[in-house]
Amino acid sequence: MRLAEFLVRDEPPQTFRLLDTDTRIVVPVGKVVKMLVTASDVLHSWAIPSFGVKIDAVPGRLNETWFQADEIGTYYGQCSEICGIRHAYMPIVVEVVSEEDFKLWVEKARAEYAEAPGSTRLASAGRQVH
Ligand SMILES: [Cu+2]
Repeated sequence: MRLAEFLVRDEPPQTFRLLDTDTRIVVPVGKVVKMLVTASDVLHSWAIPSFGVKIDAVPGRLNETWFQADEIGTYYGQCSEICGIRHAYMPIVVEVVSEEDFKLWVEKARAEYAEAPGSTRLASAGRQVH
């Protein structure tokens, strides 16, 4: 089980090259979504141009931002900070769904991610965060 988004390497024909991920962020339409952003290795930047959102992901820090998507759909972004040799392969996908579909997704995600580890290791802090 993976919680993070990763680039889809063997892309089906209907996907955009280098823009699809194996796990998508799912949010409800018309709601304010608060984001807490960090990094575990180097500086990155989380950006979805359609939302007008771009925020640095900094190891050892939490940055905060928000967005509100007013139309159902699929939105694409990429890391927007030149972060290293794999920079070109860091897509971001956000699915904006109806309130009803979001509730269904939450139920499914609870079951799928219930076995997730209870802690995350932050590289710069060198300690466990619960
Ligand atoms: Cu990056």
